[in-house]
Amino acid sequence: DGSELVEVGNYVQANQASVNEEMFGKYKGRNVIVISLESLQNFVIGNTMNGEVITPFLNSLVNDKDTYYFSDFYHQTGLGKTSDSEFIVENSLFGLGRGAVFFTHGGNTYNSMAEKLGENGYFTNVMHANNKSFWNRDMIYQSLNIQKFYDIDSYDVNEENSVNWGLKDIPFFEQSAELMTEMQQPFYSRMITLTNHYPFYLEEEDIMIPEYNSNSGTLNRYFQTVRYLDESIKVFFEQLKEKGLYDNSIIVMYGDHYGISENHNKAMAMYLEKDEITAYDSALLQSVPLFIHIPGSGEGKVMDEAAGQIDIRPTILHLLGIDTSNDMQLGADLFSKEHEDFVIFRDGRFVTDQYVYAGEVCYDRDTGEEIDIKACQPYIDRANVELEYSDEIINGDLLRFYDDESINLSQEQNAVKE
Ligand code: GP9
Ligand code: MN
Repeated sequence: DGSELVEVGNYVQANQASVNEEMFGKYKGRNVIVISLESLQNFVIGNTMNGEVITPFLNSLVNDKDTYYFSDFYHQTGLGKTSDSEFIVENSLFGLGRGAVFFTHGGNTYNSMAEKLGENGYFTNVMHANNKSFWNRDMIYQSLNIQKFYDIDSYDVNEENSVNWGLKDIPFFEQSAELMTEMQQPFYSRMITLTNHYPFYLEEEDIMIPEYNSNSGTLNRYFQTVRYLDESIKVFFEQLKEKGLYDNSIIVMYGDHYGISENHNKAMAMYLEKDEITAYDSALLQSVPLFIHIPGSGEGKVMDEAAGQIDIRPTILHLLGIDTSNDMQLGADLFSKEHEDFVIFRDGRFVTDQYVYAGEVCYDRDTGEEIDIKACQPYIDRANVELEYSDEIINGDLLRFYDDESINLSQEQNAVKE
């Protein structure tokens, strides 16, 4: 009957971060382009590999006056990998602890970012040159109210412009920019890149830096495909400018999940010049980059709050002046002064500005020393509550009982209960 929704709704209301009045609605009406950067971890940003710069274009954005770069941002995905990150971004809820929510709950009712933007006059779409049914996307995109899926059939894909998983990122962005010129504006396009995907293969002609020299071929090649991904973003920005789409857009880019698993810890330790990769290190290595690029903003800066993918939905909607105060979301606006430095991972680990909790150990974030679990306990409890509420919403398909007045409704129900 949706009574669980009341409890979750009360929690969401009580923990809501206020909006930043200066930012709310500041970029109303702009196109929104959200780019999923395949397997891109934060440790490569601003870094070199054997003297080679790995992400020259993204590095140039870090200190760009039109870019907010989040340096302590984390993926929150589970087994659903890319699809989990999509789910989190659209719904500001977690994926599931088991399996991929895209498969298991593709037919649920949701209140996605796409749906909100559609209601606000946006043409909403996803661009990804893979078969439409991969990760059950064709099904769940209907539940997410995404109006159009530019899947493999919308792209010219052939032997020459493909590698590894499919269409290379540079032609993907070139063709996507062309498709954008035909879109009704304002549009919301979520773009999913692919070339920087395990096992990280490139063709000779696309290799821009040498391999690394560890015992892991995976890590060795990773730097090269990351370099290629970086180049593809540069090309896309140029295309947007050429096509006159740049100035009136907001471009949000985030790493979808890790690329280098713990199977490559030895090679990672060598690269990071550490004796070993501990549970503490592994948690911090789940950091992925987030860039919010707003042409003409002039106020960009490096933002160091601990934050996660779950925060993207409210942040974007608020920049566009779209209210989310009645929404069943677990993230918070990154520009809110009340945004808390607390990122929960799907497996219960978490990072705050003071602590890292991993392997059931509480670490002092600054020193990496093990400390009394008591320091972490309040966060452990809250992490459990939030993950559980998210699971309840999904497993109970609770957003069926939600409509735009749902919080009012739930408050009434609550009043009756009291
Ligand atoms: C497939 C692509 C990769 O379409 O999104 O998915 P992943 O394996 O990274 O979850
Ligand atoms: Mn992925």
